[in-house]
Amino acid sequence: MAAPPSASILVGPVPFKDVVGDDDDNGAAPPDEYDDIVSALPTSTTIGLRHYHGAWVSEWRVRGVISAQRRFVPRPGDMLLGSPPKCGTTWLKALSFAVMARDAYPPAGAGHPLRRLNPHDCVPFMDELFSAGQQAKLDALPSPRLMNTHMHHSLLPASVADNPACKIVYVCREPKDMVVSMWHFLRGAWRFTFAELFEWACEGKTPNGPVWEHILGYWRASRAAPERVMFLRYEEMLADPIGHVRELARFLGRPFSAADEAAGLPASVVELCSFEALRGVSARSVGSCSGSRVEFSHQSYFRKGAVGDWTNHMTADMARRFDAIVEDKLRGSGLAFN
Ligand code: PAP
Repeated sequence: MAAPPSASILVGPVPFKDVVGDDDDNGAAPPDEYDDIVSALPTSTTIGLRHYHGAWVSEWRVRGVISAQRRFVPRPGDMLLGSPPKCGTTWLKALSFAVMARDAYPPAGAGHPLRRLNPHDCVPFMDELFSAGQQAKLDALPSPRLMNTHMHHSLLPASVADNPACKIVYVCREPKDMVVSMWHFLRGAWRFTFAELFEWACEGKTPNGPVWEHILGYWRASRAAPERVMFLRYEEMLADPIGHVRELARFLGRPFSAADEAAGLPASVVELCSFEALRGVSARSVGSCSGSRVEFSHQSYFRKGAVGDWTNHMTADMARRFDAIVEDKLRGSGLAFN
């Protein structure tokens, strides 16, 4: 591993893993000063979720949420990518990184970091780093920093949520497809049936659930301040990836110029970040350098990348029941999935 570049001379974002290296912990320890708070929270499901201020968060991550709320130090220009788990995070990380870093790393270039690294190794996961006590790794990144979170909007550090100098791009997905994607991802590490996960989902008890509360939080924030919070939907991105990359670039403050358009840059970004291209990268498993206690294979982040896979897992009754719950929760918000 090359020596970490000096943050003072670099312009961000740069690949997170190139800055922090393979070192898993740098001697940092998970924060234990919140153990009393965490152990007093209601718990549920075999995947160890705790109910924290209206959100179901894994016990490990609750520590990170509290720690981030108390310790996150924002910088002007910070960009935060928000999402519920399994709703397009990996793709959004890749697209945002490719757009923001395109001067240093031309998207069509053979040496682009996304041709050798998983997007999670390019863009750090803020919640995980704080959970592991490794938030100092964020300080090593040059500005502007690009980071992601699965936190509910209501749980974000006030230094982010109320900070006009920090923008948020949010992506969500049709919730039935999220449940299916989650099932395939988590069953590699935990033992439970799809029927069990479905019941938990109906009660809102999935990681960072209830998913409808997650979505509503960012939806409302985006409606209140669209110049600060961009709200994206996975299905719409799949239907028009180039159009969305143009919008994303504008929002991130890096609009494509006429010359960029003439050079086909938006299409190059989409191609670089396509499901097939990212899946084909022979990257290592993801987990250690982002502080995660569970390692997931590179391939596990790229399963199908399609809309409507719920039809292969849910009966019509299950779908009707879940749709009715989501519809009820979103009623009056101006947002709908069906
Ligand atoms: P995470 O929360 O673990 O980071 P996340 O990336 O949000 O997961 O979601 C994974 C889903 O995005 C997977 O969906 P599936 O299980 O229904 O297949 C994954 O296949 C999909 N995905 C990953 N990369 C891309 C991409 N480049 N284009 C489209 N979909 C993608």
